Amino acid sequence: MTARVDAEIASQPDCWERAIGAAGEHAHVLPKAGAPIAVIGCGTSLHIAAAFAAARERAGFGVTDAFPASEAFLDRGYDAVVALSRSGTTTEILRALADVPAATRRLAVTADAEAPVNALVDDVIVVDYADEEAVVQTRFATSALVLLVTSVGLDVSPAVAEARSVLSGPPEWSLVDRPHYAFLGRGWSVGIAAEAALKVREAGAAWSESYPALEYRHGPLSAAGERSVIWFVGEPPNGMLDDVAVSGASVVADRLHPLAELVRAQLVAVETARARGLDPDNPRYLTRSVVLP
Ligand code: F1P
Repeated sequence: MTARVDAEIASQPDCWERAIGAAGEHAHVLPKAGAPIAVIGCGTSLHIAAAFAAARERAGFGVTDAFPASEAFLDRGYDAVVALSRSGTTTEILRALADVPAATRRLAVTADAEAPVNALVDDVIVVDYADEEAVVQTRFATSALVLLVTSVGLDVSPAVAEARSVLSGPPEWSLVDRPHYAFLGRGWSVGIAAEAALKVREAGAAWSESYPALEYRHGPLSAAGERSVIWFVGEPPNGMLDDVAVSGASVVADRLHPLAELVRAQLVAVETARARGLDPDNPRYLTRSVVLP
C-alpha cells in the first residue's frame, strides 16, 4: 500500500527546483555574508541545521554554529539565529527563541505561515510548498536545506536530476531491512548522513548510526558485521573503502550527490518499515512535533 511519505519523497526534485528559484527572493531576510550566526533545530531539523552550518561556513559566509534547540548557547554575540522547524510548534525551538538576546535577529524557516514560531521572530521564510502529511520529514527538510545552501552560493541543481534518476529505479531490496546501518559523510554531508541515519531509525526502526567518515575507523567500525550496511554519503575518503571492507559489511559508495544519496536512504527506510510491518508515515511513539506542557 502506498503511504503519504511515498508521494512526498517522490516530489522532492520538483520542490528543490522551486527552492532553488526561491532562494534569491528571500535574500533580504537571510543572514548577510560575514555575519556570525547560529542555526537551531530538533530531530530532522537539527541535522539540516548542521548541514547548512557546515556549508555556509565552508562557503566563506562566516561563523555558523548549529545547536540542538534544547542545548543551544545563543548568547555569543551572533548577528542572527535561524530556527528550522517544519511545524513551527516544537517546544524547545520556542523556548530557545524566547531567550535570544534582543540585539540578535531571529529568522524562522517553517512550513506553516500561521505557526506559533512566527510570533517569536523578526522574519519568516515559509516553505509551504514542501509541507508534509507524514510524521516522517523528507521534502520539507531537504527543500529548506536546498534553499539555504543555494543562498550561500552552492549550486545543488545537479542533485535534482540525480534524485529523479534514483526515484525512477526499482527499490534497492538488497539494502532493505538490514539489522545495522552506518552512514558516513564529510563537510556538509555529515549532517546529511545524520539525517539519512535518522530516517532509517525513525521509519524503519533499524539500528543506524552516522559519523564524520574519518571518525568511523576510531572505534565504531568494530560494531559492523556481514549484515551491516556502511553507506558513504558523498566521496569516500582515500583508503576508507579498503579499511571498512574488512568488516564484511555491504559498502555503498556510489558517489551520488549527497542530497540524491539521502533520497536513496529515505526509500530504503520506507521499504524497511514495510518489511517490518510498520506504518512508514507514522513511526511508533512519534508525533508530528514535540509539544511539551
Ligand atoms: C522536529 C521533529 C521531527 C521528528 C518528529 C518530531 O519537528 O523532531 O524531526 O520527525 O516528528 O519532531 P519540527 O520542529 O521540524 O516541526
